[in-house]
Amino acid sequence: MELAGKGVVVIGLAVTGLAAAEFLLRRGARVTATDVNPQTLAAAAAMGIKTAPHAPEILRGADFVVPSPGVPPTNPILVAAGRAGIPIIGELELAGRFLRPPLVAVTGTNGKTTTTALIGHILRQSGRRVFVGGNIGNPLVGYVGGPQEDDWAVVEVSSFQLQWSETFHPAVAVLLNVTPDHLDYHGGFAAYREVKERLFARQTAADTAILNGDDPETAALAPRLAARTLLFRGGGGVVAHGMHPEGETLVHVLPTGRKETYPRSMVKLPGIHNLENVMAAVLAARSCGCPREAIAPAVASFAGFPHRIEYAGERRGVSFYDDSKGTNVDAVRRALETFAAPVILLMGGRDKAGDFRPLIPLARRKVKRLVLFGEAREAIGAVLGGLVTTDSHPTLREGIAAAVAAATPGDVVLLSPGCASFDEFPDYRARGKFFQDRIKALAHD
Ligand code: UMA
Repeated sequence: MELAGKGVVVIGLAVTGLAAAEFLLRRGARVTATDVNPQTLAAAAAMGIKTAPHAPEILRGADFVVPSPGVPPTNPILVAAGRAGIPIIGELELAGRFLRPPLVAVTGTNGKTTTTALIGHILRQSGRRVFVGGNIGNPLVGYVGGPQEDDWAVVEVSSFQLQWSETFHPAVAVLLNVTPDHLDYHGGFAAYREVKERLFARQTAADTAILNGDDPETAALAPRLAARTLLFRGGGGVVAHGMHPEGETLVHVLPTGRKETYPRSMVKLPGIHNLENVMAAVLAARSCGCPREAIAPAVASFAGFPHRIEYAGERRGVSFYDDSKGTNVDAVRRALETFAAPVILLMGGRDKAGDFRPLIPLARRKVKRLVLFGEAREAIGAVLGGLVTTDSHPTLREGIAAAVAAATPGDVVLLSPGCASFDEFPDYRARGKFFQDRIKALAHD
């Protein structure tokens, strides 16, 4: 694709738009950029980017338009471009045309960040050079402007990015699940699902598609795809080609019917959804030629994201998880749903006027003991305190000591505060680090 001398309109000047503008300018395009936010627009102008008001008039002389992912299709400039027949080329599409390393792309409603990061981690641990980016935070268009010296590009892809993609062609494409999300942007579930399917549109029999066999919307795609298709199933069913658990083993069934196995204990991330993410990542890494022996150590050393239901170690048969990022009630709900084992739940901090009542049924089912700490301990205790054995402490340090003293082998101790950290810590990271340091110190007792 020749960019020199082309008139390009870039819409949105945050992370993606700035990276796209820089890439286009370096290749000699005539860029005019806009943003609905006047301050952002002024900041871009101060950086030397040619800007114009956020209105259809900006299209005069444009050869094509590059919208940022968050710009909805109903945006008046995009609508006008569509009417005038001016091509709309999303950042992913633009970058894909200049990408040199083979591509692994991961999408899905949930789990894509973890799975993308895990695939990158496995490949790196096996000695490959890898770029990990996309929706995870660093746009692909920023990468293709550089030397591109990696063996693989592993990219998290959102439905917003697929919206304006046509020739995007991953060698390995992963679809984790499709449940209703972003319906306002896409105009309904059917359109959202159709956009997700675009991930596979350019694949051929030489490529690999990895699908969730337990997710009906995803599994239904299998017969329609040109690529070699592998399924993963975490819910108890078996697959003819792909991966599923059998007792304490994860079984990879190869096309020949031969089986490779991995210890299920390599999966340190909690919950069935993470088991699915790991199976998808293992299938993707194997599809990239990663040796079998490299898989288990790499998966076992992947801790997930800091302070998001992060595995924080084990002591005398008790597992510890740091969900310090769980600063609201819904995050506590999701964290609790993750565990099958009895949970000793550490909750507290600075109350944000949270309504703790939605946690009542889950607390009854999952929580063995509730350990409250910090400013919010009384407010939480008033709602959840009578349901299970509860104790209350002024500080997190005392709460941790009480949780550890009460835990017996097989228990999970979970810090999922449901509150802000500011009564005791500068932020949630400092609180999570304090928790993890305490657990490490205990391990040496
Ligand atoms: N803007 C306009 N006109 C509009 C709408 C927005 O000018 O009609 C401007 C805003 O004023 C703002 C800019 O566009 O200045 C924002 O663009 P953006 O929302 O695309 O934000 P970026 O910072 O470029 O971030 C995007 C992704 N954001 C979205 O998809 C909403 C980031 O994903 C991604 O990490 C980043 O590109 C790099 O690839 C975030 C996200 O929430 C994490 N993604 C959704 C998700 O994961 O569910 C899809």
